[in-house]
Amino acid sequence: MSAMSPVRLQATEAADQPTVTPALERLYRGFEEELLVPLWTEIGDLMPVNPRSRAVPHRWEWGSLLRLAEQAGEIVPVGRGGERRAIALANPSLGGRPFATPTLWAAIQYLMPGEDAPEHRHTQHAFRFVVEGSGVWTVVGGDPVPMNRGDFLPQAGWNWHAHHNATEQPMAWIDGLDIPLQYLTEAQFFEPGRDELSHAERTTPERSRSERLWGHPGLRPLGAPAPSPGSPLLSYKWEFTDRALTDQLALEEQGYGGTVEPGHAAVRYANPHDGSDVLPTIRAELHRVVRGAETAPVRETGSSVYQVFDGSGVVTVGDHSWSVTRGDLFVVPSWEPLSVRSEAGATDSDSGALDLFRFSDAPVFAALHLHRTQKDS
Ligand code: GTQ
Ligand code: FE2
Repeated sequence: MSAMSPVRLQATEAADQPTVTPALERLYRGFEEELLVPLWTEIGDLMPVNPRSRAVPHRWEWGSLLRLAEQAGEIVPVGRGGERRAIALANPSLGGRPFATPTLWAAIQYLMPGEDAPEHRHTQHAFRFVVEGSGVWTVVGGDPVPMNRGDFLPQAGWNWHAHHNATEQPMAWIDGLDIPLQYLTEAQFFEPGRDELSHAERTTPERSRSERLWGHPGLRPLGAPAPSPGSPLLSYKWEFTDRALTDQLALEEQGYGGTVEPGHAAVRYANPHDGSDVLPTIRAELHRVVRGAETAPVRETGSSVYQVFDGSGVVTVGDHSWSVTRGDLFVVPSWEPLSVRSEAGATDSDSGALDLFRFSDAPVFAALHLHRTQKDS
């Protein structure tokens, strides 16, 4: 019975559609009854000439996120079941789902003084990035890893992890995961861990075991076991990222090149074992645009989420444009052109550059041979 069929076919008068006749209407009712859909009514949507994202460009202001996270800290306990006090960015055109883009989850997570987020593991690949504050140790596979401003902490799927605020201050940070992508795969697993961490796991070392083993530039430890999927280095400290960008810009200044474009330095967080992306499904980068510089518009397949780490400026994504400052987050949907201009904000007094943390789903697109970039200038 066609009245019960979820298939709905509308005969339309259009140059590329068959002439609407009673015979065509009967054919379409026949398709509906048999749950059939012809290509000719769908091709523009299914096989577009250029990528078209369901997501839209959007910006979230850090001040608003932080204020709400602080309120959640006062009234929402953290523990088993909910597992994390994490509040996700919901792209306005993705149906109210907690998806920043069709593939990426981005959330602010908040831990009160002395609180523990319980141990668990899941197939989703994850990372933390710290835009301000300190005091939380994330314990990955029994290794307590400190989290400080500017640190990037990847954590590949199926590793046990818990978070522990060892200080008297609350702390906020951002999480990025491939939750929307894995939702589509229907291949996720999740397992709760122990209710309490051991005494050794509640210590607060300055450097994790993973950093001591893997955190030396260009030096691979010979005795270390083959790393799990994703990077064996559990923290990329700001000190090294900052120095890499500073050196890159100084080399450019001296005429040696090395930057992406004039006034725009960038680095990718890489697996120290083989130079690949830090996570199977997520790429992460830090971009520095010097005061007064503007980047050329670039389109890229796949989607990205950015967080302003430092400085201020104006970001243009397709036909959206926003002023941004420290902590603000914005999304760049697939194939939308992005350009950024670094300029002093009203509240900035420093003469620094605009530093942008970026994460994307690029490794997935690269693996599928779908990764393309295009300069629009
Ligand atoms: O910290 O383990 O934002 O499992 C979402 C899912 C954070 C986490 C999130 C998670 C976590
Ligand atoms: Fe988790």
